[in-house]
Amino acid sequence: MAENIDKINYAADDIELLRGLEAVRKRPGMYIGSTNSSGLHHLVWEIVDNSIDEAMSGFGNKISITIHKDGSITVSDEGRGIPTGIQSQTHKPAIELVFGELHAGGKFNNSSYKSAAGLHGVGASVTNALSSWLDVIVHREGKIFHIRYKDGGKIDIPLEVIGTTNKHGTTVTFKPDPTIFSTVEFKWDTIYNHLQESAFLLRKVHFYLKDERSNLNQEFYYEDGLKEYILTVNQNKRPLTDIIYFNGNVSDIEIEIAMQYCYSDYNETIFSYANNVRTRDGGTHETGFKLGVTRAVNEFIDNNKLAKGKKLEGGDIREGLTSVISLKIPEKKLEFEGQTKSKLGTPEATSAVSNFIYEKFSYYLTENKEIALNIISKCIDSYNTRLAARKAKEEARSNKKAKQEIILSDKLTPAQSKDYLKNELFIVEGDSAGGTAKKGRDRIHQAILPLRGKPLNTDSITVEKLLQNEEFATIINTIGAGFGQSFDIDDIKYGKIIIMTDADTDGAHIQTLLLTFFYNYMRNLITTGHVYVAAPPLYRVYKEEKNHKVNEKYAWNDQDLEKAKKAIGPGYKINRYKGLGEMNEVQLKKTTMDPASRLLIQVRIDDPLFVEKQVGILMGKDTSNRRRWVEENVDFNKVDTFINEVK
Ligand code: TSJ
Repeated sequence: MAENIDKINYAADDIELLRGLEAVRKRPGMYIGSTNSSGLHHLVWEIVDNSIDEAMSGFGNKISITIHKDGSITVSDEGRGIPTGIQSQTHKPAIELVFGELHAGGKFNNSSYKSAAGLHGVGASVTNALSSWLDVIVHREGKIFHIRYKDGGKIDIPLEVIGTTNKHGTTVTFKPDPTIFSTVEFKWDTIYNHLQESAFLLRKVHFYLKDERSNLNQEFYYEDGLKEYILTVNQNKRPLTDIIYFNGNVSDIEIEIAMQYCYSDYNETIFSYANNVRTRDGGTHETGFKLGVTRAVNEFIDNNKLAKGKKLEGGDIREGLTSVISLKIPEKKLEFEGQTKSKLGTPEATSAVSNFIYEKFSYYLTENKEIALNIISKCIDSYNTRLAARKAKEEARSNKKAKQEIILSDKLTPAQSKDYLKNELFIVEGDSAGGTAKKGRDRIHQAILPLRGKPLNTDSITVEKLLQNEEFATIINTIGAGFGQSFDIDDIKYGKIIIMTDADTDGAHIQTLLLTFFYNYMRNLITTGHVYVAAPPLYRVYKEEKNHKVNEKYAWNDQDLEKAKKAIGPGYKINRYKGLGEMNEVQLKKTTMDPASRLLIQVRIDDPLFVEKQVGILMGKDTSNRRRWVEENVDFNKVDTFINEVK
């Protein structure tokens, strides 16, 4: 009898669990952010984070990911294996809760530093809910367990023992549901970067990535973790110092920092983490780091009388500095802030990191006099440049005539309005498309700047060389807000800078060259959302009616194309556009320039690590990498990591 009652409750519980997963399927965006490529890869992170947690707790030092030809993916580890025993409250195997209940992941995880999976992760159940099928094999306590789900989390094959073993570990394979996602194609680069980032943070764990579609293989294993992180990020820069590395504890907070100065870099780049979770929006640990570094350098300057009467600011001191900060904070002290919970709030982290880095870096500067002098010299250069730029700007402001004398290139077709933020600057590939754009533009608010040929690769060149380049000198002048450290977003003359190229390999290359320039010299322009890529349509579907009226529809991808064919009806014809040049001014205006009907892609920096390396791939000598990147990303349907979101 008791058994029967249990069975009835069990069934009721099952329905309850399925309701939870149904909620995920109804609103996937709430759980994984989006249903585009970024959301798709989120499914993988939810799973692999569990293996990372297990390795962090000291169980298993090998984690592998395999992308299969059928669109499924496997994550495997050599940890203790997900517990399979019956849970007393629910009378169900723990493993069923992991895959059936939202947020069940951390429940029986006792590791002292809660990390990715336990913190932000919504858990493996979300991946299950959004998969056509999901298969789990656990090696544990001498047995091999198996369970399989289908159709977004329904049990297909209940938990069973399928053999014996002397190994331990967990293997999960799943196939994302194509009715949920706009793309179900896993990207090698995206998974590669994520896994490499994990490997940097979790040194001495082997990570393997295999792609059975292309037979690519990669192992990540770092003895030195953060040092190798910096080495990778700065691989295309000219280093001014060695990679400086410190680690230690301040009470129960574990701190690890790696940093390096590079020449001809106007930016400071900080990657910060708390318990291996990326804190994109910084927080108390970054604040502490900045305070400590500034104090150490200013004190060194004072003690050695290196800059009489000069008061260096933090920005001067951190120009060209790349840093990685990784903290391990006990769970009870861990606080996150902000809408996306990507800012560390733990108050104690500020003083802990500030005191730590102040002490260590001061000692380093004293012990390495020669390097210290090089650093100080760069800081003073930054300070001087900043002051000179400010002075020049003040003069220009106080002297209206001087302001009018800024010579605009004769290549530029300006906009008439002085309502700058409403204005748009189109940087157009080729004089011919430039001419068409000029005719098709809205002359009040749209300006056209044609580019001839490929722009200069601005990664790792000197400022002198940059300014000698007519194309970039023109762009800097036209935008009107300076560049480098003196770039001032408040002075921009356009609310939108729109890169308009053909939708082909050359066009993609030109986009990257321009984006590299903006990334290196006007980064704020990107971070504040002013840079866009115009997406011209790939097809025109049309039919000439009896009265010579042309009925037409444009298509940006294959789905659009099918819709357009249906809408136009039998007898349709198709133009496949290979370039901007194939459109006349009316068509170009309608499809690509007119805010009412165009498609624009806003450029965002989702992941600076990704961008730094991407620039290396695209500008580097290894053309096979470049070809692969272009193949994976040049299709506008798929461009959503480097370039994001349609607007
Ligand atoms: F996401 C997931 F749940 F599906 C998943 C979990 C996927 C993969 C590939 C691995 C894992 C996973 C879970 N690997 N290792 C573990 N470990 C545990 O769940 C575990 C084992 C033992 C104990 C214990 O206290 O004895 C605790 C935990 C959390």
